[in-house]
Amino acid sequence: MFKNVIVKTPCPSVCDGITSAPELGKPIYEKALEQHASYIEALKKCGVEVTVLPADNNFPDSCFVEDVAVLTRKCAIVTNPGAATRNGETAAIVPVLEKFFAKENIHFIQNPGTLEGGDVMMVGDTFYAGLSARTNEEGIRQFAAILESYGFKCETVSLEKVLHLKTGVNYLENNNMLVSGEFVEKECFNQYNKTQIPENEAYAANCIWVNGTVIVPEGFPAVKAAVESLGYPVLLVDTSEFRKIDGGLSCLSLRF
Ligand code: CIR
Repeated sequence: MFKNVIVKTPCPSVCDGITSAPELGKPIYEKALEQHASYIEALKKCGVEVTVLPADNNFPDSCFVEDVAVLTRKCAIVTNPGAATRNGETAAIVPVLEKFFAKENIHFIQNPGTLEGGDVMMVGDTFYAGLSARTNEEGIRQFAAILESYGFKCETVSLEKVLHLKTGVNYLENNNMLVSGEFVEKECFNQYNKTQIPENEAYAANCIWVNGTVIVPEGFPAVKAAVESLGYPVLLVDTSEFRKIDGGLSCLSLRF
């Protein structure tokens, strides 16, 4: 169960966030703010306390707060984002984490290691870490060492096609996992009850489980039906403005 969620308000420069899909156009700031507010409402319905951090216009992608830290039930790991324009985002999260974690349980990924939280998927006490364009081997080595010191396990998953690990694979608890694209055939996920997401709805593989409910992006009927057929109540949130800059539901929060 999660007690807390941290989110960060989108800033006006969100329109200039990094994107792999410029053909979708730039996010409309007012709409992004409205969608973010709906996201917070959905989280609150799942019974978590939401901490809302102020917008920081120096960092266009800073609303994607998931990438700057990995939070576990025993420790917090501040990442070292591999994207140059995002690397400075971590400074603002440290004082917030100090409210929830003792100082000795807050750790840092350091250069030359890079890691972004979107590349980390928690499954019980195992953390899958995606080796990606943003997260490198040294970052995962440091990450694994920290996790192991708390009795957790870390497994590396390499990815080639998508931005982050959780862009294409997400764990919904109860052994259920949503998989799309390059993750469908990965052997390391064979032990889970995998639901394959159709290619035309691949964006919605990024759903989040929050205390028994699954939040699903709006506009992806096959994914909604698949998640419902697994027995979860579903809440829909429109994330169209964040999608324009490669952002999904999980990236917008830290859940712990
Ligand atoms: C980026 O490229 O870093 C942002 N535009 C999107 C980050 C998405 N974060 C995530 O999947 N965890």
